[in-house]
Amino acid sequence: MRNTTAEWQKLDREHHLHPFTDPKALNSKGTRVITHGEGVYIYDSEGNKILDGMAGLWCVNVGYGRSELIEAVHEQMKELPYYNSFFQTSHPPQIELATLLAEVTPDGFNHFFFAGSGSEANDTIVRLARHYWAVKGQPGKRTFISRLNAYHGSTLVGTSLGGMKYMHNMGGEGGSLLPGFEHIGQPYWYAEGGGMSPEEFGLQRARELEDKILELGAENVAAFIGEPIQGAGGVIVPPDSYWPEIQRICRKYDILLVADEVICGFGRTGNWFGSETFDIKPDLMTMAKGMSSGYIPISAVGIHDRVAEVLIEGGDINHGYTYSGHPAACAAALASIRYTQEHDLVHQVREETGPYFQAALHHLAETHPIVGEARGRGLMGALQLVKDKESRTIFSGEEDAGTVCRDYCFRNNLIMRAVDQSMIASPPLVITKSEIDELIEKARLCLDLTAKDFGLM
Ligand code: PXG
Repeated sequence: MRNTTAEWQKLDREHHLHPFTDPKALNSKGTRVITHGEGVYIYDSEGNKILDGMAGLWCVNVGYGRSELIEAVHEQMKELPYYNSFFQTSHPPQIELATLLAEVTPDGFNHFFFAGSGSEANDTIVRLARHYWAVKGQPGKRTFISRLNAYHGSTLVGTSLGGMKYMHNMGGEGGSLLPGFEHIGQPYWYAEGGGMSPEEFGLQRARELEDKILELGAENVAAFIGEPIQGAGGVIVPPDSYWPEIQRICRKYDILLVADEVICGFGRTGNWFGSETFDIKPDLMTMAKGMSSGYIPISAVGIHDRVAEVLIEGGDINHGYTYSGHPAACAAALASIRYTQEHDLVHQVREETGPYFQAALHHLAETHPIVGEARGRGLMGALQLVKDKESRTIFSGEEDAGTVCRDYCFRNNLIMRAVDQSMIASPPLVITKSEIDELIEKARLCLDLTAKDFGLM
């Protein structure tokens, strides 16, 4: 028997603590209960059909209800629902998945370590990178440098790598920030670039890395980590000058370069990996989310040959998870990647739907009074909400046009996220042009309603 919405909400209130949520505020209004999904749409317990402009949480790349993934997981469950890879054993799905990842990742990535989430993968990267330097006789190289407003997960290491101050301060000032993690400014030109050109600003922010390395001493720095495009931070697309300069600095000071591809990976930016879109040559890559289209949790660390050679010669790797390379999760990832290949989704995003989506976002920026900028690549995009386009004046946190607009989207059966004063979209990679039209039409309506609330229309 299905519960009514009110019954679900009551049970949810009584027994479930939600991630990244103020429990009291949520309980006072009740949660929306999502019951099923098909293609790019999800449905709630009231029967509303909702366009999922966020692909779940940036992950349902192949869309909902794909029988190819469901069958693959079902078959694997019957065959072998679980086995570990700790004690000189392996199993076909994880061997096949590692082999397929070597095929779709950039040249030089031939080894993969499996974990259960993006956070776990980033914990793994910190441990492997420190081990790498210890094996090379430089155990002092332990510190990770990241960016403010980066997101790298929610474990203690993920939180510390990330640059979200409110996460660092959970449990009191700095209460969730581990030692050995440093942050530099982010390449968010629209909000922080002042009078500089985007290119000048990109170089300036990249050079903060050099300053930080010199301050800490290169002999103490293990790695720099960054998302090719910051996702949870607001789809921050760095100026073209940024990544080449970051890469030059990492090489100059012998610092590992880590690309967190949890959101950008598996086609989101129009290439298999965001690193390819920005011509970054990382030493390590974090992969999760779109890897299995979120059907079953799984993540991986991609290890470039130049790092793998050292790790393979370096003795015991004292690290791993019960669910590293879980067979059913590997089956979901294999099926998701094969679906992406067979339906040519990456090419479609690069050549067709991505440019179409970006053009529609830019048209909104040109024509809508409260959209100051559109940014993005492929099928990830953001609309910057502003009070005044001429002076690049963003709404204040108190005015919070982002939340106002997000709530209008919610009421109009469109899922878009508000990150501060930007509206974010990252739809499934299977979205069609007519579904993009629907997304944009709904977004425009919600922007109009928001603008009217602020007397700007
Ligand atoms: N790296 C990046 C770049 C991410 O976006 C993680 C690591 C952590 O992955 P797990 O699987 O441990 O969650 C992420 C996750 C948001 C939001 O509000 C984004 C994420 C997670 C939760 C919320 O946009 N990204």
